Amino acid sequence: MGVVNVTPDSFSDGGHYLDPKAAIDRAKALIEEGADILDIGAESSRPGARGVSFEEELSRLMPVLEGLRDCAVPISVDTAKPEVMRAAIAAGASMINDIGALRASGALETVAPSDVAVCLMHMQGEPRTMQHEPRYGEVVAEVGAFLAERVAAAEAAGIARERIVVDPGFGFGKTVAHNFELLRNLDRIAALGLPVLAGWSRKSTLGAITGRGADDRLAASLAAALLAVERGARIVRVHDVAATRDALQVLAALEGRT
Ligand code: HH2
Repeated sequence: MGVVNVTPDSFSDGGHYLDPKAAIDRAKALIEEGADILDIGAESSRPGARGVSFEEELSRLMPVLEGLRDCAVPISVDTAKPEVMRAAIAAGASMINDIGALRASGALETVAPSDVAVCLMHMQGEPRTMQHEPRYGEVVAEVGAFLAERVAAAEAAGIARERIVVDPGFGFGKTVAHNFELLRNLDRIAALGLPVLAGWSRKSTLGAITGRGADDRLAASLAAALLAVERGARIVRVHDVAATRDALQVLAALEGRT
């Protein structure tokens, strides 16, 4: 899954693709690099980010979705707002990727009658404050229980299991230790029986262990993507598609999947 952030303030590519043409060109370049899915986001969820109105989010997003209407891969839209979900689905999106796991009022009802896929992600708190002392008793069990509850809520609202992907939400209200505990035990999240999405690309946990800035975390991101797939992730959400594909091809060869 290749990431395009149509935002001024995303932590690693903020401001690069705010112009619709730049975002569309970036999306097409990621398809050329071999992305199987594109994830388009128009609101940053980096730690400390303040939310934007749905009108602002839509004004960034819609020209990009229009420009990608006939593109070769499914488009996921990264949003937590039902108004944005509704417009994205009408504009042909194939997936709603919600860091809020469809908890916003009206989100389940908005997505259920469509046939789009959904990614339900775990987050402790909200982006503005989530990195202020995140706490868990047992992080893997708590994240797993949360995701199981959200899957049940989605199914009860009429979203078939076949449409659902789960994500432990690396970096969303988690310390470095929490992120690695989750990665080490990703098989327990996969045991929910649904495809797991993992998003480690360029994240600050990788900066914490390598001492490198967001622009210089490619090697660490590739290692994390590989380790996540080895532990059961089916989708990796990345900014660097070509390099990630190469890394994953080595794993595929090792496992006899080429
Ligand atoms: N991470 C980010 C945003 N959306 N969605 C899922 N499902 N999983 C993730 O790990 C995830 C996500 C944060 O990364 P990015 O989009 O690059 O930054 P920003 O939120 O600053 O736009």
